[in-house]
Amino acid sequence: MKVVCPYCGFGCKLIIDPQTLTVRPYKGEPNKGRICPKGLYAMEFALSKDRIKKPLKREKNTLKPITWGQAIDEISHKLLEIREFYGPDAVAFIASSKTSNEENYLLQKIARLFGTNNIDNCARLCHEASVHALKMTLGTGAQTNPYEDLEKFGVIIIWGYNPAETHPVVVDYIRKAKERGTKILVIDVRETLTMRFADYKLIIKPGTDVVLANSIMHVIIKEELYNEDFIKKRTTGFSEIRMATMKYTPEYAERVTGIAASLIREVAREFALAGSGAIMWGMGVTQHVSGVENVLAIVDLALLLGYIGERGGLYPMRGQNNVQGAAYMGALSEFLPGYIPLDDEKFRKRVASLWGVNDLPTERGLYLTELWDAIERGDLMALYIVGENPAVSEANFARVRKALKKLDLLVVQDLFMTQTARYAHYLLPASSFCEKEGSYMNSERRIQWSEKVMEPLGDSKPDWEIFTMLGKALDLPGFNYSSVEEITEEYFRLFPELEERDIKELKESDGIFLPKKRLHTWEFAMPNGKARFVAVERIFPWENTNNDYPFALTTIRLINNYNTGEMALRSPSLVKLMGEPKAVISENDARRLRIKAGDLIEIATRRGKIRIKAEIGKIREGVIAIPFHFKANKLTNSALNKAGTPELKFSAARIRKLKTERPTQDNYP
Ligand SMILES: Nc1nc2c(c(=O)[nH]1)N[C@H]1C(S)=C(S)[C@@H](COP(=O)(O)OP(=O)(O)OC[C@H]3O[C@@H](n4cnc5c(=O)[nH]c(N)nc54)[C@H](O)[C@@H]3O)O[C@H]1N2
Ligand SMILES: Nc1nc2c(c(=O)[nH]1)N[C@H]1C(S)=C(S)[C@@H](COP(=O)(O)OP(=O)(O)OC[C@H]3O[C@@H](n4cnc5c(=O)[nH]c(N)nc54)[C@H](O)[C@@H]3O)O[C@H]1N2
Ligand code: SF4
Ligand SMILES: [Mo]
Repeated sequence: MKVVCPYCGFGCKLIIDPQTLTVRPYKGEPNKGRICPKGLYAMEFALSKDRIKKPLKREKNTLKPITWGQAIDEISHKLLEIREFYGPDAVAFIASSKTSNEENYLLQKIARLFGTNNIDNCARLCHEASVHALKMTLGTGAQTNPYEDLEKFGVIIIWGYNPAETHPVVVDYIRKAKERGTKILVIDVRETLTMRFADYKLIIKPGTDVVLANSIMHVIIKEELYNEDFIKKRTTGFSEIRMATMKYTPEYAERVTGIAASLIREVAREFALAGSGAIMWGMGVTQHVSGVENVLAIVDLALLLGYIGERGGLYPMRGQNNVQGAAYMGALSEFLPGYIPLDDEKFRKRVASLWGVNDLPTERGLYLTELWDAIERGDLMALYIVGENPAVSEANFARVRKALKKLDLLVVQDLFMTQTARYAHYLLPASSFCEKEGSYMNSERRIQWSEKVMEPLGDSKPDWEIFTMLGKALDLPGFNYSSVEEITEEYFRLFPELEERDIKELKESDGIFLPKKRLHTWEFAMPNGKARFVAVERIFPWENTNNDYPFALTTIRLINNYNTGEMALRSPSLVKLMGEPKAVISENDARRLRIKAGDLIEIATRRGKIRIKAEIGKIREGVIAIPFHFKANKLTNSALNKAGTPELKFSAARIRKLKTERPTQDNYP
């Protein structure tokens, strides 16, 4: 059976044998016979003995099994009661970017028909800054080119992104490009695995990326290396960029970023003279209070050289296996399906009429990251969480856990008793990726069909079936689906590019690109068809380092672990490969604080502290990097950028060596 990998947004297809349940990689697009350990061992978490197999209800302090009928009945009653008393906006839904397009489509449909735009997904913690910046400049919010294009560009910049650990299969495309002569330039706060094949390694001070980007543009403009023809014909706002970057000399940038002025000049020339180039970026760029500005600067740099369409591509590499699909299906509180703004009356009314109502709510809903304060204020009484673990994944999670306790109704729909599920009034057992079928969209916007390998475990049900029951119980129009295909057909009707296509094609091919394979080749999706430069200035991290908290703490990912660990830690083969979590500090800092590799240290921020072993590595002095998969968010800062993403990559911290040899299981969820 052909199944979409349940882990990362690269979107490998796995071939799973229904008899032996063993996994091998698919030979066609996009993984071409390649796979990483997470995909290879994906069946292990699906078959874990920890799977929840019956709906559970909290009574006093224990969870008791109940029937599906009772669960849906009680949950829908409570939701309707809360709506009656406090209005629809007292309820919020968190969609799961682990679930299919059909499932995301249904949940946002439920939320909007219920009367609220309080529907969001983990894109908020991830690439939402990229969506906002790309919308402002190019008019679309997603990766512009397919992976295959990476092999043909002169330079690839990899910015705040570590694909060697986070998207191991895309690295093969980058490696192939390098073999053909592409220059690889990596910008990070530490020496990453990805830097092993870099021609240029730029180790930057955390949170100073705008200054570096502006300075590269400064050099390109000063030396007249920009693409005048492209700028004239296809963009507006160039004069703003010229003005704004004037003061960002390489010498100034060296003082701020720590990267030598001569190196900045060299890479600016290399990038500009290559004639074509891609920029790939990740969480080192977006998870800052300057996240939107960081991405704007990256887009400006590409526009300056006309690196778009055939001559370049912008690659905000998406995180979860279906985060791109969740966004396209409208599981975002500020957009309808297709990233269409809520105030686009024509489209909104068209969706409403397709759903059998006159209109839909127009006011922006709460961001995922705004829910916790809303609960504290008493504005939000009920929360329905699908496949998301905010008690671990949100910044400064103590405040999230406090808020979860305050809710009148918390429903969690997941495979496992997660840290978040511990607070639930109702826990609904979802079936895993291989127990259902449906479509998923990867980072390059390729929609792929995923086949069913086995029957749902226990009494678990596919998410779409649970939503169908819920929609019906809430008395919403049209919730009579008896197969996934009916939902696929419904969402196909929302997109002009899909209206003429059919599901058969989707099932039998290597996927369908939405809206098309390569964006902006001739025209940008802006009202005048032109891209818009948006000049940006430096924005400082929210927290200052000072004598009490002299370090900049960042949080990173490891190849054999995954997000909050709920899936990967239930895969014995991955656990064997994982090793103990460690904090990376620089040699100079270690010497000064008399810390040796393997010593137990305490890391403290203004929000809390954790114990972890130290590792001495190649990282900027004054910076500590810890894996986010464990208790990192006890420490992190919840200050938000303009797209609602917290500054997960910068918290002021201090460290001290601990004398004790106490074990560090404190680091596990
Ligand atoms: N193995 C594995 N793969 C995954 C995941 C996983 O948990 N494990 N998660 C998936 C998800 S949801 C996502 S979003 C992607 C994320 O994929 P990535 O974006 O690659 O993930 P991170 O390791 O969080 O961050 C990338 C890099 O940013 C650097 N960085 C930190 N601060 C700064 C800064 O100020 N400037 C710059 N230039 N760099 C900085 C870090 O050192 C790190 O190397 O991975 C996906 N794939
Ligand atoms: N400090 C720090 N914090 C971060 C980050 C960081 O870099 N640093 N990164 C942020 C980013 S980019 C992200 S994306 C978030 C990720 O944060 P989360 O999305 O909260 O993390 P996951 O561990 O991926 O949780 C996915 C959940 O979905 C469940 N699940 C899997 N398949 C299904 C299914 O088919 N149906 C249902 N109903 N459930 C399913 C899993 O059991 C798991 O509980 O974390 C964010 N938090
Ligand atoms: S690279 Fe991503 S999609 Fe491919 S097997 Fe690994 S986790 Fe799955
Ligand atoms: Mo993510």
